[in-house]
Amino acid sequence: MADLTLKSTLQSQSDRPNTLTSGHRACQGCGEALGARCAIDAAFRAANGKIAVVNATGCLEVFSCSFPENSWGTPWLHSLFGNAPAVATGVAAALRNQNKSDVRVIAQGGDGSTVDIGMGCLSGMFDRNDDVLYICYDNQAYMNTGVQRSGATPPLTRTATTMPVKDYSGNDPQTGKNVPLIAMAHGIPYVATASIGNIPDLEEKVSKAINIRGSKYIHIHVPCPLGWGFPTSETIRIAKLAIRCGLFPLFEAENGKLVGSSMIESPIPVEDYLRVQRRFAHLFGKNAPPDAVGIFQKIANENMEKYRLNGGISDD
Ligand SMILES: Cc1ncc(C[n+]2csc(CCOP(=O)(O)OP(=O)(O)O)c2C)c(N)n1
Ligand code: SF4
Ligand SMILES: [Mg+2]
Repeated sequence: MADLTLKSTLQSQSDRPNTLTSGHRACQGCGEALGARCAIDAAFRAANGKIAVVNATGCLEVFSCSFPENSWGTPWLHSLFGNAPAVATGVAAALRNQNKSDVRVIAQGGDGSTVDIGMGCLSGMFDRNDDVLYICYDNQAYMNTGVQRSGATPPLTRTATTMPVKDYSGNDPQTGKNVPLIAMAHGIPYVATASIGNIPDLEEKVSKAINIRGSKYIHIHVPCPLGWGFPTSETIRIAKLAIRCGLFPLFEAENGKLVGSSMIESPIPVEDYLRVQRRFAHLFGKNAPPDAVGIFQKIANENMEKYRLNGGISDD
């Protein structure tokens, strides 16, 4: 696995294809824009420029496209909110019929479209092992429509639909879904998690996945300054904190089995990650729920164990 340092700025790399180019309308500091740009650039390079992208409705689609123009340097289709995997399956089938399977197909969407409304289509795509790489950009809520809770929203988080009031402390613990594990349960050839806190690792995983035949799934952690409540200059630092405290484990799985994970050399307490975001501010106020931080620390500790983040496991 690649290390955590970002060796040069994205703009300074002369070989960067810039698949998501200037002129889009993402917020300043948008983690999703950065994640998508890096992921699709990596896929473009690894497939020698032969890719087609299907995009579910959400921030990424809205900020990158205002008809009849868009910011993409690749063939790009907007599907509905919930059917990107099915549309991508159709694109891959059409290409196969024309003997053009060298054109690699990507479907992408936010956590709302992936974890919630598109889940049935995604599971069907995995079940048939369709030749598509699905990328989820996880900002842990429905950002495009005003920060509503999704099945990927963490426990006790404040969103527009989980506002802490009286005895209610934000999103209920013990709810939500872990889609990387659900993808692994389908036994598809490749599943990985990635983060804009480790861009070399993200690009390595996308480059690997794009040329594997069959279904692939990559779940990318993309902090959102607007929805999470932090300064726009802090996006990458927040993503790194999530990795370092164990709340967002980086791993790879093949055919349903864990095959690699990124070791955390000196884990930090989850509090270092939580305190710097306004969506968690109520967990530190005078009406804070008992042991809120402990709930997150338990998840991080379990991740350390489950994904072997202490010892890591080899990539070979
Ligand atoms: C069937 C349907 N329901 C609701 C919507 C409204 N809608 C558009 S984008 C969106 C939220 C997208 O959230 P997510 O997938 O997490 O992407 P993000 O904007 O957070 O990147 C919603 C609810 C829609 N377009 N179609
Ligand atoms: S709301 Fe969040 S995800 Fe959407 S464009 Fe702004 S920063 Fe990006
Ligand atoms: Mg989202």
